[in-house]
Amino acid sequence: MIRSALMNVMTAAALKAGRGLKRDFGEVENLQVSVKGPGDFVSAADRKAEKILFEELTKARPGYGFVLEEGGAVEGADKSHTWFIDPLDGTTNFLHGLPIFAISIGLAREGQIVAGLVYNPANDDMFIAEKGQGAYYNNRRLRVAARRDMADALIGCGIPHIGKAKEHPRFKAEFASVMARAGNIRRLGAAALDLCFVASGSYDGFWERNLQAWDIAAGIVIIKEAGGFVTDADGGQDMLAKGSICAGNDVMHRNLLDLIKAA
Ligand code: 2AM
Ligand code: CA
Repeated sequence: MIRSALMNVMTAAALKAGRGLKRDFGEVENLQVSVKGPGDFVSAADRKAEKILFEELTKARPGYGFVLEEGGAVEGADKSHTWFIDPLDGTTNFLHGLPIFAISIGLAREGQIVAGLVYNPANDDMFIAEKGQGAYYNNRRLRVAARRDMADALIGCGIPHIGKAKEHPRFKAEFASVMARAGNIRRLGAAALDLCFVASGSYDGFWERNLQAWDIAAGIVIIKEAGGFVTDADGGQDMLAKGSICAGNDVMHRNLLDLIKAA
């Protein structure tokens, strides 16, 4: 387990924001039957969680900058540290009452991600990592899966939603390419958690495009600290700027990258 002061700050903030999200998730179920649906309620839950994270992290580490899903970029006096925060990753799941969502907190120092936390308050799943100190799921050390044969692999992906229709042709081509070789494919709808499932060895690989820095910052360091390989979907290191990602162990990562390229 990582017992650094930094990780204490991150977990305390996530647990506090998570309590609110969990309560609100319980309410969402009741709202499904209303014609309007739970949309506005979920937006409010999202903003509430972000406010708690912002306040708690600012209190503990004054001056650090932020890149927030809802609030955008907030510059701090300390130019070398930036938090990348998604208060509710997997919003669609949350909205539909599926307990697959998470708070994601990544910390960059001089542009390099040095700590990450992904927390699903629905089932208390907590994934953390700090550069050089390993990745953990609750109290267990994480390690990526060792499978080397794509035909045995479980590969995760993300599907562009209806608002991203112009991305559909490329996704269909990539999906077809991976489907032809991989054992099977999953799509859970919460990129921050998906990356943790690569770190934990549940997924052998994962790829997705059209993401944002706050979706993936935490997951990147968690995968790396679990011994995994992670790049953008074109094989470079521009994950945060491009918002695309491809991950796995050394072999799976390379093979998955090749399949995406061949699409
Ligand atoms: P969100 O729930 O925080 O929006 C699902 O494929 C992943 O894509 C989720 O992590 C989801 O994060 C993210 N996502 C959903 N809609 C998105 C959008 N319009 N732009 C970028 N990422 C999005
Ligand atoms: Ca997100």
